[in-house]
Amino acid sequence: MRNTLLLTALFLMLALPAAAGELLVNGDFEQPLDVGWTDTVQLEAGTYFFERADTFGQPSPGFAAAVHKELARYAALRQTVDVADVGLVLSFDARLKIGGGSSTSWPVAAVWIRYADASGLELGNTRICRSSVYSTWTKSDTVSIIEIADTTGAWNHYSLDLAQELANQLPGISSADVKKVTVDLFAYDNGT
Ligand SMILES: [Ca+2]
Repeated sequence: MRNTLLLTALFLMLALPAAAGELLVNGDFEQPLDVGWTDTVQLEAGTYFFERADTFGQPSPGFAAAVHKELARYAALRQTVDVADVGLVLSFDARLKIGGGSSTSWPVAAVWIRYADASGLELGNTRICRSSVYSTWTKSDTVSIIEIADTTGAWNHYSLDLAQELANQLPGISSADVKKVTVDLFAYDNGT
């Protein structure tokens, strides 16, 4: 079994800390997935699906979204927002769940936060991950990998201060250049 399953809910208050400036459209998934979100699939093997349901077992009421990919390569549900600066906090509830892997077929369930300049050029990213032990993803000055503590696939709450993350973990990205942020629910498996 080499699958990847990612569920999220109450999702993504990409908000100014001091004000309730929610930037994401349909971040709570109470509307259909095509409101605000774009799905992208790179299909080399296996199956994938996107699903929206009430409630996937989340502790709070309402709809949530699921992204699933089995075998190579990925299924992603994405939304990009324009940002004035990186004084933003991303917070969300999620289950990051993976099946078994091997050195040639390893899954990662992840939420990627992609940072881009005004033209849309990606400058780097943060990956909040539940990774297979075989994963070869590595940190760099433009890639931050945050491995979550939970290995049971349970619902948990996550929060990321983007200014702090860029300053502390991503020295290869100039915060002032970041004018677009993409939130990417990224279900990945490298193997076929
Ligand atoms: Ca919801």
